[in-house]
Amino acid sequence: MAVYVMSDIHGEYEKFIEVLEKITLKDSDKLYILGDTMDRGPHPMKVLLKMMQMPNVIPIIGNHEVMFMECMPFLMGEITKESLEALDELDAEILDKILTWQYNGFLPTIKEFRGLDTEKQKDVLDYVGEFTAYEEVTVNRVNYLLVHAGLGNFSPEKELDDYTLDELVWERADYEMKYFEDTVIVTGHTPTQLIYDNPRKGYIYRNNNNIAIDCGACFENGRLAAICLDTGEEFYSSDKKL
Ligand SMILES: [Mn+2]
Repeated sequence: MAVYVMSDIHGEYEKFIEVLEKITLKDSDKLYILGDTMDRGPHPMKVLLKMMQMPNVIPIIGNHEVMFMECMPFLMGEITKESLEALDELDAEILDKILTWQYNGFLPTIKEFRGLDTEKQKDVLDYVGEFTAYEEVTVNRVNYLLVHAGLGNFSPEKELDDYTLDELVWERADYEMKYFEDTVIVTGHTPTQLIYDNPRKGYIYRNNNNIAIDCGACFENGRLAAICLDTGEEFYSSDKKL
């Protein structure tokens, strides 16, 4: 049994298939996907529908899935008394959320979601609603924490369950920091192109018991990555061309 991890597919269905072909999952293998499956890239629903057919995929939630779950039921709803009340609230929190989601590339997700029949839409909402906040695995006696962004407002004494979802999916990991002596944290969310002292920008970055695996699949000259925790082997799609 081997354990693989991927993150930030961002609707890049073809890159996803390319990497899946490279890692050739066996039935006994596991593939953890650390969120941000959707938005920005062209085929978010194709990515999700493929994941839904793969029993060995274990999905973890990212900030884009959080935005999707907060906004989509509202956007697809009819105008009801309740939705009008939501719009009428003084702070109009739902509008802020929709604007934030728009700023973060929601259009391909909404377009493709709209093309699904009602039953598939419900299946997708149910599936994404079950993504976990984080996962812990031990491979070759090394402990790994798998989480989308990192541990915001970190404190060594803080229990993992005491982190808020925002702290896990939005706040960027500090790759200069060794969070734990005995646990390696695997994160997405921050493209490794943006890690200041990364000598291999756009490829998997390892430092201080951190592994950063978002290689910017939806950005020009970025790529989708996977890592095998058993061997440390890295797998990459072809580069993204705009
Ligand atoms: Mn993210």
